[in-house]
This record gives sequence, structure tokens and C-alpha cells, in this order.
Amino acid sequence: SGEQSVNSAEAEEFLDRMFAEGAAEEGDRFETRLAQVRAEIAETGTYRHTAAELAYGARVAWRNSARCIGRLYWRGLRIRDRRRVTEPAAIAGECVAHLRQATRGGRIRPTVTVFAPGTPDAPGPRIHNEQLIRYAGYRLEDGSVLGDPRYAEFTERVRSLGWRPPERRGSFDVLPLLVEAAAGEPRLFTLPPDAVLEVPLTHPDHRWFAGLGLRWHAVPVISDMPLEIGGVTYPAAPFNGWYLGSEIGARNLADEQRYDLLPAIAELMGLDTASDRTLWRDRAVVELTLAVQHSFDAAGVTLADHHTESHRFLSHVEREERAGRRCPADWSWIVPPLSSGQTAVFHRYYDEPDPAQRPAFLPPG
Ligand code: HEM
Ligand code: NRG
Repeated sequence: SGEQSVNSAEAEEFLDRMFAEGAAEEGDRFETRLAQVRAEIAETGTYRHTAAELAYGARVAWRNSARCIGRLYWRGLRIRDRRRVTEPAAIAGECVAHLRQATRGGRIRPTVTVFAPGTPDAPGPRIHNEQLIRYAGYRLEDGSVLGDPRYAEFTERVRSLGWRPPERRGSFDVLPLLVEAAAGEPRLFTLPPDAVLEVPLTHPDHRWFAGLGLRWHAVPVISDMPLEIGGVTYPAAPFNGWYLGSEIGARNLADEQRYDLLPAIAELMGLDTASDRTLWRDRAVVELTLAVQHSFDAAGVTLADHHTESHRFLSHVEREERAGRRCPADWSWIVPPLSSGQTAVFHRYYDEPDPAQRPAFLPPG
């Protein structure tokens, strides 16, 4: 279970880094704050971060995310401090507010909402969804899946808990939130449709593309990675940036285990799909990713492309080095899944990620 006592060495290391980086507030003294935190831990088994500590900790957790190509903007992360919110319905309501404030009609803002931490008395709340917005996957009698196969199991789970799919099931049905608070049963909450911005996909040159009826949600909000800062774990801390077009066009809609759309698109492009050597997959994945980019642009929704974001990432690495820090990165996650060799991030290696580095967004438990 998630009840948690804090090890004061971890608190000390965090405060030490924060003061060393000049991120503490004017006039605050390291020794004073450390003595306070130690006393609080001795008395209660844990301590409360100040607003400045929470903000710095969350931003550095992003900065430390070795798999993330979008880290140039780590200082700009908006923090929604909701540590007092512990009830499932209130948590779901704050997730909806997060979606609205982060989406802003398409002018996406990197944002994290931090809910209650685990304490010696009680585990913090948890959001069981991998992201706030995900599409259902329905297993059909013939063994195929309608929707996103990646969420077939989660879809069955929420159905067994009472979720009713729409009357006419489709490929892009938004799943409900599944929220669990200290010692309670997980509860289901439907997202209001007006909090979920989606983009219908069209292609700049191919009129037939719109007929496929494809769409994707505007904002990726990862909701199952605990945030750990200075020995304190926040099990529910959903965060978002914006999408890289290739995440949608070259993975979610393209992978054989996901929407597997390349054969249909290649056929419509008139390509010969009988042989791998015609490179029909390669030609189709570019057009699909181009359609994603074109559609987000047309809808006024922030979306990066893999070339631009690669250059930004290398600027980030350079900036970190100038600040005297290493910038660990996981090559296999940083390098985009299409035209890899044409992106700037492909042509070098990076400092090895350290799984013990903190603050961090941790793998889902
Ligand atoms: C992973 C891009 C913002 C934390 C990734 C990935 C991409 C990406 C492409 C790899 C995903 C995959 O291959 O499935 C971006 C872009 C952002 C952004 C373009 C725009 C601002 C953020 C923010 C945070 C963050 C705001 C946290 C505050 C992470 C983490 C991962 C990740 C923890 C690894 C996820 C995992 O292990 O599954 N990001 N990101 N990113 N990003 Fe970012
Ligand atoms: N590939 C996943 C999202 C992973 C994180 N990507 C971001 N994160 N862009 C998908 O849904 O396709 N972010 O915080 O912006």
C-alpha cells in the first residue's frame, strides 16, 4: 500500500539542490528550512513542501525525464497545487479543470496538477487511467478490436465496474476516469465532452483522407506516473505538454498493435502493398503524419514536428551543459519513430539515464 514515511536524507538532498541552484525564495536560509523539515519529519513522519518547493520539484522532475524530447521548456511548467484535494469526485473535477486550463481552445500550456501525497496515515489518491483522455478498445467476436487495442483490457475493467459504452460504439469513444482514494473502492467519472478537445483528421492533398473518419485528442495528459520530490511521493500528479505529430501519426494510428491504418491508407494512395520492397509503409506513414500536422494546424491546436523538436532538444542539452548539469537521455525514446536519421537527435549519444535520480516522474506502480 502507499502509506509513506519520509527519509530525511532525501529531503535534505532535495533542499540542498534547490538552494544550490538558486531556486529558493529571497531571504530563505538553507539551514533554517532544513531544521524545520527535520523537526516536522521527526514529529509526523513526513513534511509539507512549500509552494516554491513543489513548483521547483515538479519542474526538475520534468527536466530529469530522460525519455522526453520536449524538455527545453521545463522552467515554464504551470503548477496546479491541489494537495488538499483527496475525494474521488473532487479529483475528477480537478482533472476536468486541468484539461480546460491546459487545452485553452488549442493554445496548449504544459501543466501539472498535484494531488495529495502519501503520508504515514494514508496513501495518496490514484488515477488508474494511463492518460486522462484515452479511447476505448472493444474486443469483437471475431477476435479483432474496435477502437484502440491498447486499452482493450482497461475498457473491460471499467465495463465490469459499470461503465456503459455509447449506444453506437465507435473507434474513438473517450473512456471514463477511474479514481481511487485512500482505502476506498475505485470510482468512475465520465469526462464532459466540452473538456475534451479533438481534431478531425484531413490531408492537405488527398480528399479521400477525411472519409476515413479519423480523429485524435488534442492533449496528452499522463496520469499514472507518481511524482517523487525530496522523499515525498505524489501518486496522482497528471501532467501534459503538447503532442509531437509522430506520436499520433507514426505510432498510435500506425502501429500494428494500435489502429494499424497503414495498409488502408496505402491502398487508397494506390500503392502496391503486396511487397515490402515498394516501401508502401514508409510512404503511407509520412502522409498520415502530415495529415495529423495539417489538421492540428488547421484547428489551431499546438503540435510539434519531429525536426523542430529535435533541434530544440539539442539546444536544451547545450543549455544544461552550460549550467553545469548533465542531461541524461534515453536514445531509443528521444529519437523519433520516422525518418530518424533525418533528425538532429539521431547522430549522437547522450548521458546514461540514472533511475535513482530525483525529483522524478516514476514508472506506474
Ligand atoms: C515522454 C514530448 C512535455 C514528461 C515524451 C515523449 C515525447 C515527449 C515525444 C516520448 C513518448 C513516447 O514515445 O510514447 C513532449 C513534448 C512536450 C512534452 C513535445 C511539450 C511541451 C512534457 C511535460 C512533462 C513531460 C510537461 C512533465 C511535466 C515526460 C515523461 C515522459 C515523456 C515523464 C516519459 C513517459 C513514459 O515513460 O511513458 N515526451 N513532452 N513531458 N515526457 Fe514529454
Ligand atoms: N506517446 C503518448 C504520449 C506520451 C507523452 N508525450 C507527450 N507528453 N507529448 C501518446 O499519447 O501518443 N507530454 O507531456 O506532452
